[in-house]
This record gives sequence, C-alpha cells and structure tokens, in this order.
Amino acid sequence: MITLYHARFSGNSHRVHLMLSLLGLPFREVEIDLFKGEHKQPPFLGLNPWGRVPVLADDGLVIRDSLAILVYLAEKYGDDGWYPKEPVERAAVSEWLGIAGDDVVRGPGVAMLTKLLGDYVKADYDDALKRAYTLLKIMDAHLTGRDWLASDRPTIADVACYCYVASAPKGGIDLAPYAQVRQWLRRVEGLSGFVPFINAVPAGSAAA
Ligand SMILES: N[C@@H](CCC(=O)N[C@@H](CS)C(=O)NCC(=O)O)C(=O)O
Repeated sequence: MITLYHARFSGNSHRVHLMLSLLGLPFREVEIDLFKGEHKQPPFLGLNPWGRVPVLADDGLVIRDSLAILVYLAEKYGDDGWYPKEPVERAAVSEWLGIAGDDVVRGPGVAMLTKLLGDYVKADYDDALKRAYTLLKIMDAHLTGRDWLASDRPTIADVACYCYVASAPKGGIDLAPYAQVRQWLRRVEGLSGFVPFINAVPAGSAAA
C-alpha cells in the first residue's frame, strides 16, 4: 500500500497527490502539520531527515522529493507516456523537471507563499515576481503551437509545473497576458483524475 506523507498547503505535495490520482492509484494519506513543526520532529524526521514534505512510502521503499516521486510513480505504475523512454523526449521532460524544482518554486511558488503567509515566510517578494514573469514569458512562448510542455501528450513535466503556476494569481501575479499558459492549465485540469490544489492557511495555525 502506498502512503503519502504530505501537507495540503504544500504545492510540492500536490504534485504527488495529483500524480497518484491521475494514475488512479489507491493510497493512504498522512497529513503533516507544517505550522506545528511536525516535519521537524520525530517520528517524521525518521522518514525524512531533511524535514520536508512530501514523502512517499511504497512497500518498504521511502522516497523524499516530489520530483523523484513523480519519476518513480511514472516508471513503476504509468505507461511509457508519463516519462517517455525515447531519449530526446526524456531529456525534454527532465529539463522541465529542473525548471519545476527551481524557477517554478522560486517564482510563482514563493510569490504565493509570501502573499498568503506574509512575515511567516522570509522571502524576497520582488525577486519572486521577477522570476515568475520571466518563467511565464518563456512558458507562454514555448507552449505556442503545443498542448503539453515536453511531448505531444501529458507527462510528469506538466504534473510538476502545474500547481505553482496555477496558484500564481494568489501570489499577486496576473496570468491574463499569458493565454497559452492559461490554456495549458485548463488542459491539465481536464485530465481524468485531476485534483485541485487547496491551499488555504489552516484556521488557528501559527501563520493564520
Ligand atoms: N525538493 C523538495 C522540496 C520539498 C519542500 O521544500 N517542501 C516544503 C513544503 S512545500 C517543506 O516541507 N518545507 C519545510 C522546510 O523546508 O522546512 C521536493 O520537491 O519535494
């Protein structure tokens, strides 16, 4: 049985939740309360000494990074489309995974967290905005004439990039000028098994 240790508030966690759902895999959820610091204490630190969510446990195997988990799930449970074996397509997917782990998080991800959590997040909002608009400009041009980021069908690149780009407006970022990006978001949301990202700050939490 697969167990997902995650936080509803976390976009990195949503990537994994979305992938499990797109693949139609049954799984058990364990919510880790980041605002209470559960991720920095035992027993969670025993699963992930880095003290971060998400973590996936599958039959004794523990994987600790959202992008590594997407690769694992696609390879183990998906068909070849999610993480194509063909070298050129695989390289394109991997390139977008790199962007998902860097620009997507440090741009729209940080902008959204800063707007929602304020001083709780020690981040440079202006830097996040700059990164977000650079990302959106490049993504919009890239998506012109194509439906998906890295192939002619959805891959884990789309799953990895979706959540923080979709949440950009919560970070004060206007998606109106980026028509190709908006259409791509709607395509992801139209996939069978899609689950939305619900990231309200829990009432009564340290950040509320
Ligand atoms: N590279 C990791 C990053 C995970 C990460 O930073 N998770 C955040 C929540 S979105 C977290 O647990 N932060 C707590 C911390 O770093 O103290 C991944 O993709 O899973």
